[in-house]
Amino acid sequence: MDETVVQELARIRESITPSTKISVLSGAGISAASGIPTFRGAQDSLWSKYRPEDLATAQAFYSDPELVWRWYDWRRGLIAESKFNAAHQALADLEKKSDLVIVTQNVDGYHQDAGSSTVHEFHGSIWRVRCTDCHYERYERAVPIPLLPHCKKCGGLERPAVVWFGEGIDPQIMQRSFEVAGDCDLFLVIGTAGAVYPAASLVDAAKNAGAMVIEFNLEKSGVSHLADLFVPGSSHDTLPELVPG
Ligand code: BV8
Ligand code: ZN
Repeated sequence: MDETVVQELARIRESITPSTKISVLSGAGISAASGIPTFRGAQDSLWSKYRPEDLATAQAFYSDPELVWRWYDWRRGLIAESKFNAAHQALADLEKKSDLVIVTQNVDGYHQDAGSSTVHEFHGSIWRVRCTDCHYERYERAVPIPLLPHCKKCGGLERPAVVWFGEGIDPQIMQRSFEVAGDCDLFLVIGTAGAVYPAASLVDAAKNAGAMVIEFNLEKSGVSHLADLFVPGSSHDTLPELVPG
């Protein structure tokens, strides 16, 4: 890592106190080091003939629920076989040294597994299912999941409790996420291409509210123009550098 970046990270690390407000936006890149394919990186899988944007839609589900459930079951298997990495751990440690809140686009639950207590799942969770008729939502960790699960209350078909393209974000999570983005000292953007909205506009909200924006990514992204500091590299290597000793 470039010496000036190392020094700047050290300066920021030393400035962090228990009252430092840190808000985080994380994306698929933070779980890449755990072996979970990113949305862009899904090329090297049996699902590579599908664009995630095509499978993660209500249209795809209602036209072929079995196909979409097979895809989610595959992803649940990958996530269950692996675990959170040093980047998730670093945020859990940083939470103990500051006033930190995470907004994640990821549905894998790794932030909570690492011990982070305040995590807003902006796009839902792959570990919850919701009835398409009565909307009853429940936790379901079974891997593999019985194909086409049905609601215990009304017998309706259940779907993954994630936010699909074309679907709105949970209003409470949306409001809380823009509140914490709009009221922080440091805004950490970790492993996201910044191409999916409204999640990506959280970075604009933080910047406009005067936060220092620090981006951790292997490469520049769609939100790098908003970053005050760009930290190149894999976030499981770089993020621990921000945690006070
Ligand atoms: C909505 C859950 C309306 C499901 C997901 C404005 C402009 C343009 C388009 C739109 C717009 N507003 C809305 C849209 C449409 C759409 C959208 O944004 N389309 C994009 C594709 C252009 N948005 C929507 O449809 C949203 N809904 O607008 O509804 C509405 C409003 C009210 C009422 C009704 C309807 C909903 C979007 C949510 C979709 N659901 N996930 C599931 O997971 O199956 S999105 C999903 O894809 C993820 O959650 C995530 O958000 C996104 C993937 O992006 P990233 O996480 O950034 O990952 P990616 O693979 O792209 O990039 C990885 C990055 O990591 C790279 O930068 C890479 O360099 C880096 N990296 C890799 N390895 C590492 C690393 N970095 C560090 N270390 C490493 N080791
Ligand atoms: Zn039901």
